[in-house]
Amino acid sequence: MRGLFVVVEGLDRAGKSTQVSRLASALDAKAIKFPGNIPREDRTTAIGKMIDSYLVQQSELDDRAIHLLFSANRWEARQGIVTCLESGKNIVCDRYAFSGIAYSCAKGLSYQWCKAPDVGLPEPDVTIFLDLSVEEASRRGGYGEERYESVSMQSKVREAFAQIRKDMPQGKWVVVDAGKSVDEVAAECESVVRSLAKPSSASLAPLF
Ligand code: T5A
Ligand code: NA
Repeated sequence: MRGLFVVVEGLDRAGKSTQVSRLASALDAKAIKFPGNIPREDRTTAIGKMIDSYLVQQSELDDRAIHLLFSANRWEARQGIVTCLESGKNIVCDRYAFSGIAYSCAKGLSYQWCKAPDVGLPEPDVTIFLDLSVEEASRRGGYGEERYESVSMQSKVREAFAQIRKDMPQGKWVVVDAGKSVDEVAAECESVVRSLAKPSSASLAPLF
């Protein structure tokens, strides 16, 4: 039987990294993140370097070009994800295609255009959306120098995530209140995953 593929999404500072690490321990899962393979991690790819440089505002890119790089960063990880899941190992993933869509839509690109490059990636068994108000998120640890870390941008991102939620099949998108304590949120995330049916087939469904 293949492993479970669980994605954790949310605004900047919603607590994704904290919860991915907790959930990965609880499920004996491999923790991964997007954007991945960036210079701050042990393995670096050319695409990861370009994304990092853009996020820390050392380079400028056309909105569509950076959108496609984020997607390409997922495609370059696809085989690794599939191999891991097919070996029976669970994966908990910090951000995925939904962040790609939400952040680019928030900049004004069309929903359909933003969705297209990620069509066909492995579909998560469930996406847990850590829901936190923009105001609460901005109080956590303080926004730094990274692109997108502003209240006006995060408000648009939150609206875009709400649109994605409406577009998701029943049961594939679960909203968890991220304003509670770390332990409470962790317990709720774990219960979401424990209540999932075991994956019925070895093959993964394509996203969208
Ligand atoms: N992006 C990403 C795109 O535009 N397109 C894409 O396709 C993708 C994949 C990088 C940026 O890239 C964009 C989105 C992002 O702007 P990132 O590297 O994941 O994304 O960076 P962030 O989301 O900014 O990661 P953060 O580390 O800021 O947020 P997390 O992971 O949500 O939050 P976390 O766990 O680090 O916690 C933040 C702070 O809150 C505290 C923590 O201790 C920490 O200080 N905290 C809590 N405090 C109170 N109660 C709780 N329950 C708490 N949980 C955590
Ligand atoms: Na994070």
